[in-house]
Amino acid sequence: MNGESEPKPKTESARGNARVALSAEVERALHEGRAVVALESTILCHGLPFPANLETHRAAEEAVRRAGAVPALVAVVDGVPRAGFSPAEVESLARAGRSVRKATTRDLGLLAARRESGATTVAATMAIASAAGIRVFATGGIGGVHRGVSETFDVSADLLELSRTRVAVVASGAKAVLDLPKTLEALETLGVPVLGFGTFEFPAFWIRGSGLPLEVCCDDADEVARVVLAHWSWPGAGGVLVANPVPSEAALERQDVEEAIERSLAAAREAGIAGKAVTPYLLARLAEETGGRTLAANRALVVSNATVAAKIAVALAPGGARR
Ligand code: PSU
Ligand code: MN
Repeated sequence: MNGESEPKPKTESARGNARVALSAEVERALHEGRAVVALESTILCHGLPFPANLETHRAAEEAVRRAGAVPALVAVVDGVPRAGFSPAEVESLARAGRSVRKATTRDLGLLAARRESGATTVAATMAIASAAGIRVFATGGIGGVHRGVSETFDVSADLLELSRTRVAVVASGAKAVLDLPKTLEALETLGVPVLGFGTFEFPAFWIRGSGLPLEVCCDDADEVARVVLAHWSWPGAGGVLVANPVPSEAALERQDVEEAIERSLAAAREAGIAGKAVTPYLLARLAEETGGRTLAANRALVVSNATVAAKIAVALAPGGARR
């Protein structure tokens, strides 16, 4: 023994000792305590068709940079969980689309053991971001409690992950195809604070408001950062959901989509679509049903969420904005 002990595995943020491979830029930003924003890959590979997925992702990365943070796309490649991809790698993931399997938290070990690739959902992205020391994550909408849950038992693992993993997730609420009242109830049960970003109403993804009230409205990123830090001062506290409505210019009205949603849900049932295939199926079907208007709204809200997330990341970062 020379008195020097083995470096301890990082267990503060990681529940285990899984390692996340970081791009040089993300690694440097984290090392210097600068703002980093995680972005998920399920929306890239399953949520939007090519090339709208690639364009939307590029716009989100740009928005993150403009607001002073470093974007870190999260995905699993050949079994390795990674944060931060080159533009060429992003493009090849976007082109690969659905051939990359959709991966949630429970799949991470499996992918590693089998050296397979996965497009990470909100849940899996949170787990990887947290293990890497990334505290803020921007997405479109979280998964939640599905309509018809009493028959299907379909509740997204995103909710469970939000309950236990310390990442602030900026999203435009949850997709309107879900049962939003039950999703909000579940978030309360799971101890997840839901902070309206400039709103007292839970957003419904492509629609600005769901009609469901929120108790908390934060007016700016600094206020969100203060609440998030105070929440994390409690042992056992997990994630925080920051609910940012779709920008008005791109928003759809409830009556524009509700019928299309009902038709899509019926089509999914008839086609026997179940489990993890449900969300991608509904998103694709709705894009068709609305003549692409859901796609335009989806793009606008992802970019807006990226901007808000970057501002929160800057407010939380001890080293401030990116250089
Ligand atoms: N929001 C989008 N597009 C998406 C999703 C959310 O705008 O593709 C994805 C997210 O990755 C989310 C997942 O975690 O859908 C939820 O899937 P499920 O309902 O199977 O848990
Ligand atoms: Mn599900």
